Amino acid sequence: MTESKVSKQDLHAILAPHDQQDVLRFWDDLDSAGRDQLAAQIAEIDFDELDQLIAGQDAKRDFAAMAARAMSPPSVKADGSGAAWSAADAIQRGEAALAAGQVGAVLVAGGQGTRLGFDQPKGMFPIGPVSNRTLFQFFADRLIAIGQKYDVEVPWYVMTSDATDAETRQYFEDNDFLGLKPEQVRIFKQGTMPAVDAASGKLLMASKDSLALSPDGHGGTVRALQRNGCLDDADRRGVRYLAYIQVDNPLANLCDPALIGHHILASSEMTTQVVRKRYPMEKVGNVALVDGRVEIIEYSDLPESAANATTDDGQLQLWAGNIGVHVINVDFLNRMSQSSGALPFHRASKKVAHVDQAGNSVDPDVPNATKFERFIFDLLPAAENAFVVESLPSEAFAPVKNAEGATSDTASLAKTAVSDLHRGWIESAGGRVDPDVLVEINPRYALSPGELAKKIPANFEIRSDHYLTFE
Ligand code: UD2
Repeated sequence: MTESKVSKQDLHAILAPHDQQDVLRFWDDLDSAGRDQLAAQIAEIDFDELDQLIAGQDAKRDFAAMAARAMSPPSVKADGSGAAWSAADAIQRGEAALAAGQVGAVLVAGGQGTRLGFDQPKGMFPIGPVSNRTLFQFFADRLIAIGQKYDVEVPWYVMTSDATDAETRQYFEDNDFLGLKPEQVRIFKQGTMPAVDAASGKLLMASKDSLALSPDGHGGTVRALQRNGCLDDADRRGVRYLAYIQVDNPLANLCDPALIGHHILASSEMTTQVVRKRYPMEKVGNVALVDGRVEIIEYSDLPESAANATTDDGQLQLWAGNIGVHVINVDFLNRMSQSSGALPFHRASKKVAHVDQAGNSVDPDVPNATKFERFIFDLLPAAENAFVVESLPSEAFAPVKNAEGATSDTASLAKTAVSDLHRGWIESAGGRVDPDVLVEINPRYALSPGELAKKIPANFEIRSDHYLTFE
């Protein structure tokens, strides 16, 4: 057996001041690989920060009080009202930034898709209603189309986690980087946070040689982008704005010129795209202005009374639903990545399988653990001139969250939404689509209804499921 690089005594000296030395209880039984793994995991933990979290000494926010003070955020509405510039101005400004190579793309794909019941990375889920293209391919096709239209190479930063990293890399390699240049794509892994026993605050162990770790939330993007050289890469390329999306929304308009243009014209450091909530308790974050700063109050933190509050004209007071689509300045991310407390932690009470004192596996059926996560949208209050752009759900939001059979956010609903949107494009260009037929347009064929109108022939008719693609 080769010797482990770190001794038990060294680790004890790190752990004991925080009363976490219990995680060494199986040390003497471990082989050197097991010891190295555990030592590496311990080295990654900021124990002072963890102590504060366990003791509840981190700054807590009173979401109910925040919700009571919340007002409508500074925003441009879907009808174009609310800004000193027009939608056409925004598109022109965004297109200029794209053509100047000032825009990069970020995709967060570290989540495990537990609710969807898909055991591969969510990006590999086939979502094309006719083509069966995967979510990853959807976004790659958009980036290729945008690259061709503006004659640029948009760099793509794809964030994975321990759970999704290896399969995601393999998938990109096996599929020729989905048509992108390999040097255009940077796959990087987010950090982890340990789960602690909810009652004692002690670190839980997933096995004798591993802590129970989970991804540190999409707020981990900030640190992970910096640590993995993506912010430096963006700087080197002259990229000033990062267009950020979540992997689970096939309607996400990655690198949308209008959104980028609004962001630039508002001199904003972070802009977020929203949709009007369909009902008060919809499972989306609530974007609001609280004490002069734009904040997102997560659905799980929002009291029902605040969710139901209406304005004089009968509209929801908190109308702006977060869809996880943002534009963020690279400079701002560089600044935020230097300040460790820039993003607060959120706590979640979860069931976490672990080994007990004696080394027996425990699979709890009630929540036994606290997990800590950071959210990217908590950057908004720190951003200068944070801005909000409303879009229509039919054009921008079809999340794939739940397994078939659920009433909302399933893959079949998302496929229908994609097909409905593209049917609308064809019809507005003068074409005809039979009812009950599925249609899909690859962005490399047409990125917008205007581009489509220039391509399809007069009297264009679709009688059976149809995929308009670039070949
Ligand atoms: C998210 C938003 C919610 C709403 C909804 C819309 C949060 C906390 N909530 O809810 O406000 O906008 O989306 O779709 O964002 N991810 C990582 N690493 C992590 C955790 C998540 O990469 O550690 C990615 C994940 O792969 C996915 C996205 O972040 O692309 C959203 O994560 P989620 O599915 O956990 O968020 P959800 O649906 O609760």
